[in-house]
Amino acid sequence: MSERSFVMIKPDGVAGGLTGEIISRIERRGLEVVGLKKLSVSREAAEAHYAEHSDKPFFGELVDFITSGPVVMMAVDGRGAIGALRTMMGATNPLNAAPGTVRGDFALDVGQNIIHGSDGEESAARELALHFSEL
Ligand code: D4T
Repeated sequence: MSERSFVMIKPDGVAGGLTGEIISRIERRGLEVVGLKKLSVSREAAEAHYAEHSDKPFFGELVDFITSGPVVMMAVDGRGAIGALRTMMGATNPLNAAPGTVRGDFALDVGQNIIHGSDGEESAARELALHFSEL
């Protein structure tokens, strides 16, 4: 079934010059980028994005990090897109991410793990409404 997911290349991924590599991987997998923009995330949007983590000890660092530089946001369509993208990203902690995944190839630190992708249909709908209201 065709799905739409929300993907964000985080400030470390953008600063590390990985934008093209990541878009290329998404396209070569057969998924379609239907929305794309580069911007700095406002503190307000960052806090809303990570609302489920607001009581976690790492929440402050998370918001500081995601607002620390430009990100690239994408809306991505395709068959099973949400799960396919999560698999391509690899485990949240890059130390556990398999080689061949974005995190397994390019990251070592859970606090700077290059990329975000929606973890289910509900979060995809929420994140797309939050960041891609124009779609
Ligand atoms: P995101 O949301 O960035 O795609 O990450 P995940 O969906 O893979 O993982 P998550 O929601 O559990 O974590 C959100 C975000 O918090 C950072 N984090 C996580 C952290 O800095 N320290 C931690 O201990 C954990 C668990 C990494 C991703």
